Amino acid sequence: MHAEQTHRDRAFGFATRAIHYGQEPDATTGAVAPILSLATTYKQDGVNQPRGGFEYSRAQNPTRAQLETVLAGLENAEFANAFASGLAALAGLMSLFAPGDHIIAGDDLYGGTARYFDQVLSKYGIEFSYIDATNLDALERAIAPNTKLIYLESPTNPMLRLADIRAVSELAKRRNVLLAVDNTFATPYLQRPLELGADVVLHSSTKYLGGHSDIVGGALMTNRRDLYEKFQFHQKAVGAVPSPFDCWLLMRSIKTLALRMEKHCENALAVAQFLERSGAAKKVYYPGLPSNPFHELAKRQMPKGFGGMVSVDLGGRAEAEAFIKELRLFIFAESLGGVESLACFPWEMTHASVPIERRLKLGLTEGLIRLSVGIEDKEDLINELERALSAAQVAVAT
Ligand code: P1T
Repeated sequence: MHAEQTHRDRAFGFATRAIHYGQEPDATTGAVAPILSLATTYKQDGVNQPRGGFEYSRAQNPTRAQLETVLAGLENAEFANAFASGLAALAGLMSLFAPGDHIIAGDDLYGGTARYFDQVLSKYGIEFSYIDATNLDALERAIAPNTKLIYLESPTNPMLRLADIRAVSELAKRRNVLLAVDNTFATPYLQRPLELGADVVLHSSTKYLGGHSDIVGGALMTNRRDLYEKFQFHQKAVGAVPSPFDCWLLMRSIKTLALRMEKHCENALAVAQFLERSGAAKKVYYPGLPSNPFHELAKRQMPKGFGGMVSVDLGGRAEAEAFIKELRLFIFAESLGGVESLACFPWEMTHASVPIERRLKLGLTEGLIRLSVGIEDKEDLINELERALSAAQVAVAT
């Protein structure tokens, strides 16, 4: 319902959409903040006469409908569906497919996504091929008669590789395959895959959209009504929907997304430049560095900034562990995209379930640390990283 109204105000800029879409002052009270609608069920005026389309909160909820309007607005999409987590959104997307279908997945994905594909969906007869999504020829070669979807992240988690979304979408259209892009790392502030030809965008709103490490959520956005209706059916039939309070909190967070992303990008660039300059890291992965192989594509595809994630290979596990021990401001934890900086050790944490050969092929080693650079004062972050790098060097020298 509300999500369908979004196209009417396309003239507004991103920050305006993030603050106003779906959030007109309440019709009866004038309340400026959205009303938190906790009711699980709604009085119907007669048989087949629900008011405003609301029957039961798993299927539709007014606060969730408001959130879905703003979520659609962020990606300039016609439709959005909110879910209880990023993986629940992925399950909604995967509900489109049946046994015997083949899916091409990028070879560098959040470990939980790969785990869902390998350990859950494979049991139901859906086949997966993991292909380097930065290589168009390899993608095309992997398309089989039963291929239904190309699924990729850009930038990827954790190697921060970029696929050329427009080129992949042209390939997908030519070969009659859907393209879905997990846009969690970039956020719609920096990159809007639907505008580049993707059919569906997925978000873990647990990350930058939530922005404060206090909401688990997910979303699917699309311009295709047929897909939206299937996702809506999945919300109702399977039920992995967010609570009204989580929807409310997420709307509140999204209002500052543009501001936060500016600062995440500024700080991450400074951190990446510092790490590279220090000469103490074996490798620094950040698409904003001119030395990065995806830098030219990043400038085109993410013109407003290169995101808040930086990965760094310190050479080995001993260095990584010594580095982690020295961290205070960078909290050693999974997840990303919050205002506070986090450091993660993908080998043992987010990507432990990915087969070792697949990890090593990507450069996902035991020396790799993934930094989610927050919005603190960048000098403090860099001072801390300088200390941690020295500790890493001492660890291997002794
Ligand atoms: O955690 P959840 O909200 O279910 O979202 C899953 C997910 C999907 N896509 C990407 C790119 C992700 O990074 C994630 C979750 N990632 C982490 C928890 C992490 O630390 O990488």
